[in-house]
Order: sequence, then structure tokens, then C-alpha cells
Amino acid sequence: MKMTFRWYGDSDPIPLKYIKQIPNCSGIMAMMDDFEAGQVWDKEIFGKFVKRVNDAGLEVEVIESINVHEDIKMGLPTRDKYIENYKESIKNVAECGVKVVVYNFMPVFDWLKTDLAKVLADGSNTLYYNDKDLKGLTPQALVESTIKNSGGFSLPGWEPERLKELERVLEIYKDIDEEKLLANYKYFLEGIIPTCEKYGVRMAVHPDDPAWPVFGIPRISHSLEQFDRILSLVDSPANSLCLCTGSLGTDSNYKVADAIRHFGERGRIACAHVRNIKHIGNKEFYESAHYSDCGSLDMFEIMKALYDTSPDVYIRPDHGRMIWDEKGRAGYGLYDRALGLTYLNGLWEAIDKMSK
Ligand SMILES: [Mn+2]
Repeated sequence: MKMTFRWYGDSDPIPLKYIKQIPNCSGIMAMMDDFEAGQVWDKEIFGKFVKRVNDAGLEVEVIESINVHEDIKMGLPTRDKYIENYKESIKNVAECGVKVVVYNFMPVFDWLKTDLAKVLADGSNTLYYNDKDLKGLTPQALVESTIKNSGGFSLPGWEPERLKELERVLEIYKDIDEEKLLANYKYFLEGIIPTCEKYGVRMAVHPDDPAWPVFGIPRISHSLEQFDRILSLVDSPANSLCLCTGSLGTDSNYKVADAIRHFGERGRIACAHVRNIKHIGNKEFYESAHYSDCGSLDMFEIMKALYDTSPDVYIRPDHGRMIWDEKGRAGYGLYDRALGLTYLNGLWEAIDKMSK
């Protein structure tokens, strides 16, 4: 297991030095916003980024994400050009030491929440979702409010270039059902997986967040059966999962630890985002502190399932609350994520010692 921490590069107010000071944090999961979806990740620019992180004593073995261009998801004729670019990006990052690429195949919307700063009883604030609030919103209104409330930080999944064509793209998706989307997904994987195998890179698909369709747009990456289908589109360890507990756990019926065992035993979990969420109603939840009792997920069972099935996994704490009056990018402050990381370290150490 390698414990890591997401870092955004130049636009991240958290210095690498602070991340290095977190005990047992060996590297970052890199989120770069230098490249638009569809663009080749330039080896020289990325290489400089890696060197900078390495010089701070941290590794860059996981990046999240090389965004999949919407034309690939929609199956447009232009997709071949973007798939070639994607292969080029994989080669370039692999040559800089990357082993895992986190990505998603969600149409239009990546993750979404209805409040980026819900104030909790202890005065901290956190990301919150209520399906009832979403029902009163158009996609355009949600985009506007999310960007407006981002505090001036870029938010992955909400890149302006991805969203400026929102209306055109939503129109095209009216004719794309789950089966068509899955066929487009297969075409993409068949295009890139041989390159991944050649360069020793594992693709890790991130689950839909939340784990259900939104605005009537198909979403095909959340249930156990859907992931089984995705993994069988191209049967290779290079076609793997980023197991995000807080995304899968948005569905209160989901047995997250069982899912980890199911996919881990098959050797298909390349990395994991580990966080807790608190259900407060039907399709209503907030992202809680990592500690089990603060939320609805059993973090011990989750870490035990990872320990038992996926010893080589990369893990990072996922979103944190804003605590101690920290101001920063929603979900990605320093303090609560560092607390989360330390807690996950503690669980792992205890499980490891008790297993011997
Ligand atoms: Mn995640």
C-alpha cells in the first residue's frame, strides 16, 4: 500500500512541504489543470511537474485525471483523433514514472453536489447533496452556482471548456442510452489498453458521484453489475477501478466493503479514494469526517477489505471538511484530509499488526 494525497500543482495553495510532513505519505495523486480534455499531455511540462514533486521528496505514480473528451463518450467521428492523443498522453506520463491513471467515463457531469459548503453543528463546513434541491435546478443553473461558489478555485469536472458547450452536448445525449454509451466505452478501451499494457500503466475508472443518473443523462459506472461489465469490456489488469468509497457509498444500500472484496479478489483495484459520508435522508447526505462514527460507512471494514485483497493499492484520503477556519478549494483543504490520512494510516497499521 502506498498512502498519497491529492495535489493540484500551481493552483494548489498547499505547499508540497506540508504534504511531505504528513507521516507516511509517500506521494501525491496529481491533479493538473494545465491540459484540456482531448489535448496531449506534454512530456516536457509534465516532466517538470514530476521533478518539482520529486524534489520535495514525494512520488507521482498516480495522476487523476487525463480527461476523456466528450466526443469519445458520445461516439462522434472525431473520437479517433482524441483516442490517439490519449495514447500519446499515456506514453508521455508513463515515461515520467506514472503507474495509474484515474479517469471517468461520466457524460457531461463528473461529480456533483448541491451545496459546496454546508455548515455542520461543529462549525465546520462540507460538501452536501440533496436530490430534492437538484430536482429544482436546470443543468445550467447547477453549473452556474457550482462555479460561483468555488471560491475562485478551478474544480476538476467543472472546467469551463467542458461546460461551455453544455446545451449542444445535452442535446446529443438525448439519443444516447446506456447501451450506446457502453459501446462507445468499449471502443475507447480497445483503443487505449494495448498502449497501457505496453507502458505498464493501469487505467482506474472512478465511480459516478452520486451513484445514480442525474438530469436524465445515462450513467453507467456505479453498481457492481455495471463495473463487472466495464471490466469485461477489455479483460486486462490495465482496465481497473479507482474504488471511491464516498461515491459508491452515496447509495445507502451499497455494501462498500463487499464491493472492495469482489473487485480486489479479481486484482482489479488499482487505487482507492477513502472517505466517509453521512446519510441524513433519502438521497441526501454530506461528506463527514473520515472517522467511522462520524458518518455512515465502516472505515475499518473498508480498510480491512483493501488490506486483505489489494496489498499493492494506492490510497488517498478523499474530500475533507473545512475545519479550523481554513479557506480553500471545496473538499481539498489541508487539515481535515491530513487528519483523515493519519486515521487511515492508524487503521492500516493496526490491521497489519493484528494479521501477523
Ligand atoms: Mn473519489
